[in-house]
Amino acid sequence: MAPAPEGISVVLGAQWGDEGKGKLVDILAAEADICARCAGGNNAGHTIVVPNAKGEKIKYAFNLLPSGLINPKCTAFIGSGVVVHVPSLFNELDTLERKGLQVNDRLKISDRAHLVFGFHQIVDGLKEIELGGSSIGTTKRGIGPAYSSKASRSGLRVHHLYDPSFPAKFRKLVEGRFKRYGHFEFDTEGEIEMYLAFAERLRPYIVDGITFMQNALQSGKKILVEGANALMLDIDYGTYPYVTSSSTTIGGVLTGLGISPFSIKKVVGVIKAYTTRVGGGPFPTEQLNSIGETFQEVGAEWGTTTGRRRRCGWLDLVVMKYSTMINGYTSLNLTKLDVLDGFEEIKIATGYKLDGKQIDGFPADLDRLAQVEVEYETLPGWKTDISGCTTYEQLPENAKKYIKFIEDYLNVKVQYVGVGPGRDQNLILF
Ligand code: 2SA
Ligand code: GDP
Ligand code: MG
Repeated sequence: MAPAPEGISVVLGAQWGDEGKGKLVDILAAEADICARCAGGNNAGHTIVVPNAKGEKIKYAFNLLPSGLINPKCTAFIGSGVVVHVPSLFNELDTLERKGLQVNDRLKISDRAHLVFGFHQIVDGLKEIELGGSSIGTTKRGIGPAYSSKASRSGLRVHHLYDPSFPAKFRKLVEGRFKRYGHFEFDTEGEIEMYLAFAERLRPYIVDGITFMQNALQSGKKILVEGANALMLDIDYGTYPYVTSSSTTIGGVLTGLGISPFSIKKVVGVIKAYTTRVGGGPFPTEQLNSIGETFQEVGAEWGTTTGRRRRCGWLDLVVMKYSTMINGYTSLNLTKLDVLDGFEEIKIATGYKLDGKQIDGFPADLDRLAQVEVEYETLPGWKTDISGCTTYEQLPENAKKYIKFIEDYLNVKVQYVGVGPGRDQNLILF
């Protein structure tokens, strides 16, 4: 088969999520025919700020739908690796349409995508209670339990909704959960009825995801993939077990969309100028002090989906090096650089020491990770408001030095710099 003429660009979260992937995806989607989600579900939260016809700033929050949808020529595709909670999908669609967005036939969903049900969400909460003090801090959207059903080969996929055996399979799945967690309140028959009613509304959107992507590639369509969550939340490479249950790396793009690795032309790693994390788990550069509070307040670090306060700390280049090794970024989007405007000095983590010795890579064992001594480099701040900068040249020298330090350490060029939440607050370096 001839190689794809346009190929695929991928946007991936390089840290613990909420780096600002949605904003970049929205910007790049202006040039894209298709914007695809490959993993995760409505645990993801992507906020986009776009001016309307009157120039007023309108905020959109995307959870399950790809953030490229604001661009009227872009078709959204929900790939096979995504887990879909159908009521939330339609709720999100209706909310967007109320804001004036016309989706119509610009949405396609793979028939292989797995379904998230109400009992998955209940079980998500029950598992968290069971874990007590070491709970993961999930979004309680049923993501882990839905991927568990998938991995244990009892999950139900989109195509199963049209299979006469759907009610029987569904009942069996619920029974299994009752056996494991005891009898919790759940209206099994009501949920079956609701899903069968939703099935009719869903039907026009469903496609064979592999043929859809292949046809798009062969006809030279520009495809943009929106990563959900981020590398450090990956089921294999994140800070396990404090992770989500999907493959959030470049590997998840291939399995989640059913595409050839050779169709990928560009992988942009989105990196926040500092670090945040929502939920439990280790975070070596976390600042439980006024520095962390400043990041939180100036950066408005609240969860897009759950409204939870995000934990904050300095930029960690050990994490970024690990992330770069796995995802192979061809360039970076450094976001929220404006949040550092007020700092006299800025610290960047450049190494970890264990028992006095510098270590390579990122520890797999969380007990070892908890013992690392973080080594920092201190750079001078710029004490200037950069939110109005429209070119790289306009940035203060110390901001340019901060960017250069990151590029030199990671040996990857920064292609985009975020200086505010707005679509226009994005510097393009090349
Ligand atoms: P889950 O619900 O099973 O995927 O949770 C497992 C871990 O993954 C984290 N996680 C996230 N981290 C950052 N942002 C996420 N999306 C929302 C946002 C989060 C929100 O954009 O702000 O609104 O709270 C996200 N989704 C999952 C989660 O915190 C657990 O650590
Ligand atoms: P995502 O999950 O990676 O898409 O990120 P979220 O949307 O959850 O969180 C990023 C937040 O930062 C959103 O509220 C964005 O509007 C905002 N944001 C994105 N880029 C910038 C930036 O460069 N500067 C500032 N100040 N805010 C930004
Ligand atoms: Mg987010």
